[in-house]
Amino acid sequence: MATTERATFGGGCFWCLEAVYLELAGVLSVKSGYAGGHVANPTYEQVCGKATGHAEVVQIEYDPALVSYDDLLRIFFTIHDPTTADRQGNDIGPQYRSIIMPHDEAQAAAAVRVMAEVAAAGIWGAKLVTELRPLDIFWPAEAEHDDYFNRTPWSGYCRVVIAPKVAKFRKHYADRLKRPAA
Ligand code: MHO
Repeated sequence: MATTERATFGGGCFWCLEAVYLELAGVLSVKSGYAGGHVANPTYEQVCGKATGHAEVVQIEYDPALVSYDDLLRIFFTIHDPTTADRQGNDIGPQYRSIIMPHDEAQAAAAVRVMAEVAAAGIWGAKLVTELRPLDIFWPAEAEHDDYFNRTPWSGYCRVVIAPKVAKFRKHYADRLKRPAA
């Protein structure tokens, strides 16, 4: 039986991260959800209300033989802006904060290492504000958020916000896609 692992990240609206990681070879599933808050079983509406403390996150199930946790992190730092506190573009609020939620010590150490690598490369030209905090409870989001980009590619948010992130990912990681880029 194949051994899979999980990674949990928040980098703004979870629809964006889901859309990107679903295309990455080695990823078995991506589930949007909420973590890092203090209310049990939060709803999307509650989290949007900004009072539950949760971040919108994705939980990625991956095969470590095909993609490393370090690479998941490098992709994370390519597709969201880790320098804007509680904000990702026009999405503003604590639920949109940049956050890495390690599942164990090895992931925590990798997060420190890759953050240092990204900071040293000066990719974003400003200080990284990404929060590093052990995963507490992952609350899966409502099913209506599943596969959002692929189901509603024509919506304004998908075309304006998500599509450019997916395009950037495909360009930088063309050799890592489940299907080779056309
Ligand atoms: N501002 C966007 C964010 C969606 S995301 C799942 C919207 O309300 O459609 O938070």
